[in-house]
Amino acid sequence: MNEATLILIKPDGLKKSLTGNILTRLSETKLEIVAAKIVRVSRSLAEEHYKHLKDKPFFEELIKYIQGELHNRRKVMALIYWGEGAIKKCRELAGATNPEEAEPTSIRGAYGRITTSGVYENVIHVSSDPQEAEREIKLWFQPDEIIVNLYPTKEIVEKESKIRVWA
Ligand code: IDP
Ligand code: MG
Repeated sequence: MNEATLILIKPDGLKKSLTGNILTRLSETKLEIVAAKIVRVSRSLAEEHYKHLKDKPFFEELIKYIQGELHNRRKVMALIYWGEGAIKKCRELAGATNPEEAEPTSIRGAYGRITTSGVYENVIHVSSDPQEAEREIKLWFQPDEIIVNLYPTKEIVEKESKIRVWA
């Protein structure tokens, strides 16, 4: 069954110029990229994304990390990979959460590290299961930014909403 997963190349991945390497590794999965963009992560997006960890002692550092404050790179690359077994395939390539325990040949094993303040800097995020993938994809992307229909949508007319267009 086709499924979707959110992938984030985290600020350390961008700072270390790993985008190409990571995308090359992920292309081994033969999955399709159905959305991609660079995002400046707001505090509220970061907190919502990692809400399952909000009681952890490393939460505050984690929020700073994903917002790019630890790397002076205030952006992440967000992508959606889609296809058969997408989550399992991408999580296998990513490797374990703790980069010291990750397979040395996995993305996190090869490029991750643990900082002196204790955050696992593991260069990539992959959704953990289909429910999390749906929650995260809806958080990071609007329906029209994705080239396939992943989840049900509805049309609404927004009155008086201000949008920016090219001058
Ligand atoms: P995952 O990214 O492998 O799904 P989660 O448990 O969802 O792992 O944790 C989200 C992120 O929080 C991890 O990728 C890592 O950056 C950080 N993290 C998780 N557990 C720890 C920990 O025990 N110490 C430090 N950082 C952690
Ligand atoms: Mg997770």
